[in-house]
Amino acid sequence: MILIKLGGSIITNKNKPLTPNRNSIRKIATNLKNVNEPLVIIHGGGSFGHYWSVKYDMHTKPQRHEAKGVSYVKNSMVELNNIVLKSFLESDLRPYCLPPSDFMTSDKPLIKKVKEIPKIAKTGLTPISYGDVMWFGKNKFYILSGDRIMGILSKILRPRLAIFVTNVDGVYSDMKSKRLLSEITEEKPITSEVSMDVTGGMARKIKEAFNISKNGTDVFFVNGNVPKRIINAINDKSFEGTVFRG
Ligand code: IP8
Repeated sequence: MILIKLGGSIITNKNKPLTPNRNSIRKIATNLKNVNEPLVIIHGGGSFGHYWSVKYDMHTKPQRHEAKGVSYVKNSMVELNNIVLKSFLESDLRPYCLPPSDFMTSDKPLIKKVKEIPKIAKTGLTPISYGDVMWFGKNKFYILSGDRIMGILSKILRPRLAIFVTNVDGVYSDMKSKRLLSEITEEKPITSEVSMDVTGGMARKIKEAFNISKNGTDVFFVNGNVPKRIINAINDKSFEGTVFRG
């Protein structure tokens, strides 16, 4: 089974509130059609979920929040998820909507439910989950990042591969020289550059990627503007991007 995170940077236009990047979604979906292995997809919030989370000051820490803010974030993610689902269906895939509340309670995974996900994927359906605003309990809500979902699912399911798709080529040594790191073997602090991202942008992804690779799964960072690179990563062919070896 392969776990793929479609970052908000590739499926939406992060500079324009509530704007999907339909072309990218479609191109990625068409390419994924050629994969003959069960896939589980997670997508991020981009200019949908993050736009409202910033507006209503909502973060990954569980807190009491204005009900209106919770509604706006939640609705925007359902809307974005629907755009992704439709695009996958139109690309002749069999998407299966999987809100994170289906396999998480508060901030903990429901192990039994998580273990059913690959079984769904093996029927030919493609489960699609997403970062979301979650009920924590005690009148509190929190933002669950799609990157965190990647970490949670990987730990329980041990996929063959975990792939993070963004709109850049991989992990850069620094934002100035933009030298691409083809392989990362040790954890180092990365300063995040994205201001509108309430879940921590690239730094959060790298942290999750490390933890996933420590459990034995190879983790790839690839540019979704060239969807062939996702397929090459899956088929172990001339890979372009950054790898964290498991
Ligand atoms: O973009 C966050 O998911 P991410 C989702 O994967 C929301 O961090 C609701 C902001």
